[in-house]
Amino acid sequence: MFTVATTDHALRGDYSQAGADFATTQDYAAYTPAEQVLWRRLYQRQIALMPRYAAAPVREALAELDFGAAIPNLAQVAEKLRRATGWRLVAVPGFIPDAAFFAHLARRQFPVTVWLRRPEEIDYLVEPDIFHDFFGHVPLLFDPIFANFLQLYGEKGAEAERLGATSILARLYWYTVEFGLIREAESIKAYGAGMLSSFAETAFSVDDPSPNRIGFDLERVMRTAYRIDDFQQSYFVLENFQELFRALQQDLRPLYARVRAQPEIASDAVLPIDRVFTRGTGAWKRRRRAG
Ligand code: HBI
Ligand code: FE
Repeated sequence: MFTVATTDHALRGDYSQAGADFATTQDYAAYTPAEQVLWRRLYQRQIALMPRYAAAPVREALAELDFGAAIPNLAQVAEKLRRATGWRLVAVPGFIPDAAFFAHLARRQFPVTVWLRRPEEIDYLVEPDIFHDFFGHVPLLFDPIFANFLQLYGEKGAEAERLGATSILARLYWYTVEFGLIREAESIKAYGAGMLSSFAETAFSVDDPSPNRIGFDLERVMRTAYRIDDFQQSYFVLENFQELFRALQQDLRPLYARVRAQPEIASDAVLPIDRVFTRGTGAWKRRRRAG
C-alpha cells in the first residue's frame, strides 16, 4: 500500500482489482438505492449554489451534463466529453500515486473515484469520492483551455517527479484545480473542485470576509503552504484560464530553484507584492481555534 501526498490513513477504495495504472472498473449495479438517494441529495444541494457562485464554464457544463437523477455512469458521459475536448474518464479506486495520476492527465485521461461517501460524511470527507471528482472536476474538462492546461499539468508532473519538485507543483494544483477563483465581469466566481463539491466552502470561498483573495501569480502560489483539513485561508484569483495555461508553458526549473531558495509563505499571509482583492479578517481561523 502507498501513502499519498496528503493523507496517510488506510485508503478506502478496493485497489485489489486495479491495474498497473490504477485503472479499475465502475460496477454500476453495485451502487445501492441508498447511495442513489444520497447522490441526488448531494447534487440537489450543490446545484442550487451554482448560479450564484460557479464560474460560467462550470455552469454551462453542468447544464449540458445534467446528471442529478442518479450516480453518473462513466461510460455514458464518455462520448459527450470526447466530442467536447477529447478527454476520457478512467475509473479508479480512490487516491492514486502522483506518478500514475500525472501519467493519466498527460494522456487526457481524468481519474474518477468510483465509491460514494457515507451519509454521515455529507459535509466532509478526507479522500475524494465520486461526487467530488465528478461534480467538482468533470465540468472543467469541457472547457478547451482548462482541458489543455490539465494535460500540460500532467506532463509537467512527470518532469517534477524527476526533479523532486512534486510537492512544489502540487501547490499549483491545490490553489487552482482544487480551490481556484476566477474574475467574471465585476465579481469573483469559484472553479475549484474542492469548493464546488463542498456545500459550505462554495459560499465561504466567494463571499466570506475571512479569507484573503489574491491575484494569481505562479511563483507566489508555488511558495504558499496549504491545509488539507480546513477551509483555505487564502484563495488565488485568475483573470481567465488562458492566464493559467500560459503560466505553465514556461521552463519551470528556474522557478523551482527560486522557490527552494526562499522561505515558504504561510497560508494566511498577504505580501506587499500581492494584488489583493480581499484582505481577509481571519475570523474563521479564530472561530475554529475557539471551537
Ligand atoms: N489521485 N485519484 C486521485 N485524485 C487526485 O486528485 C489526486 C490523486 N493523486 C495525487 C493527487 N491528486 C495530487 O497529489 C496531485 O497534486 C498530483
Ligand atoms: Fe480533486
